Amino acid sequence: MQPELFKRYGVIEQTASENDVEYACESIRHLGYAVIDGGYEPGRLNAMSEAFERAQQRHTSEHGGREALKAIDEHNTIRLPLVYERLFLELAANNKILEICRRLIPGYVVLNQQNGVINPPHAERYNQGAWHRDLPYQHFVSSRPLAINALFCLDPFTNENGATKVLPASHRQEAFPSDHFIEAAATTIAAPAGSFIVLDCMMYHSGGVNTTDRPRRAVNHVYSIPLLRQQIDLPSMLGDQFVTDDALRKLLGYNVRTPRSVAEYFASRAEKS
Ligand SMILES: O=C(O)CCC(=O)C(=O)O
Repeated sequence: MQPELFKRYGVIEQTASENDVEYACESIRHLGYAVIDGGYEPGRLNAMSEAFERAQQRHTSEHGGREALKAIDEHNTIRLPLVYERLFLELAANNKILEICRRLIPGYVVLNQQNGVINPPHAERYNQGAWHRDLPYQHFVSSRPLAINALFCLDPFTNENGATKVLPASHRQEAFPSDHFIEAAATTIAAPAGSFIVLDCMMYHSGGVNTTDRPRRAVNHVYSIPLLRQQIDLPSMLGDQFVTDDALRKLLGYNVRTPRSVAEYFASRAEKS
């Protein structure tokens, strides 16, 4: 029984929320978003910050250089930083985030995507600075989340450096809200470095405008039900030897690959029985 902090009448049931994970789940169910501390020490955050820079350099040089990426509007994104730096694999497996996913998507979740996100300085336009759902082009709502986003703040998110904006509860409505609603309801999420901004993936959100002199860096994750196609086929890209740990293999989608033939399908049935 919770102590009665707030007066009420006619209430015979109340949701129990007793720790940060439960509170985040409650907030995501109602409002579509929550902020939770990732549990990292300053030393770990510095290591991630350095790893982000190394990952960006390797990603840029492996994919034709900055101008080639700019031509396809990919110069402010690092696709799959976990390929370059093991720390980002650990980040994708953050215990609190996986616990939130387990509670909101019982049964099975797969990492659908991981992207380093750079909100560039001097108010420059970037690909995430427009309202969107992380399952874009979808105009339906579901009774339970299909996917959860966890945007890790590598830098503090502030009004000045373009913190993420959300439209609260927009994961519950099919259509994109009116301009009037956006003006009235858009909420900027300021959050310290080391936090995750966690969203129902159908919640409309947008990066803000970064008016400072420094990039504002983040790492976005989408965790989904296994029926949804990964943004990039992780098991194919990473190869079979990338991880041996069963839980990580499950998270990365090794156990839900689409059979390429009837023979492969039957082999997968035989493995299950
Ligand atoms: O950069 C941001 O604040 C938002 C990032 C985002 O919308 C995304 O990665 O889907």
